[in-house]
Amino acid sequence: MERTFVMVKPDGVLRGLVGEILARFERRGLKLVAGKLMQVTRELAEAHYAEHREKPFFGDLVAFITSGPVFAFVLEGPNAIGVVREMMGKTNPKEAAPGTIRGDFALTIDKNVIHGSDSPESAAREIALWFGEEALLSYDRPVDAWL
Ligand code: 3AN
Repeated sequence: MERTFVMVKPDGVLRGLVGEILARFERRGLKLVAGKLMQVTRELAEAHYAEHREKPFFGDLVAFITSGPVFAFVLEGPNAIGVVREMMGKTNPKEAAPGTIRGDFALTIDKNVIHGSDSPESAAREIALWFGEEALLSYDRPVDAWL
């Protein structure tokens, strides 16, 4: 069982895509264990994207992610990290396959609608940064018997 951190970025929230995106993950069988609509502070944005601090696009990335509300959430399920990354599609929407979230809803890398943790290490770090373990709910769903 894995948990992964996912975020609908400001472009996705302002375009009204939160429900569509959540529905895809729910239909796949992933369980929502935390979620919040929030305005990201500069401090949180810089901590989240710390690995990109030296990149030329870092300033634009922080400006974009703090430009409007995001919907941050945590999904749980078998292979959740890899399944979410596959469903998101390639980072650059130009290369994202149709049927993926970026392949269906995005055109350019600077507004690519969604973020998802890329490894168990980043999932643990990002869940701790955005929520903390104590914010995650533990509950049973009848459907879990079929997944
Ligand atoms: P992912 O979000 O798929 O894990 P990362 O971690 O490589 O991709 O990049 C984080 C974010 O930085 C991307 N979602 C994208 O918005 C932005 N980004 C990555 N590469 C570029 C780039 N070359 N130009 C502009 N923005 C970029």
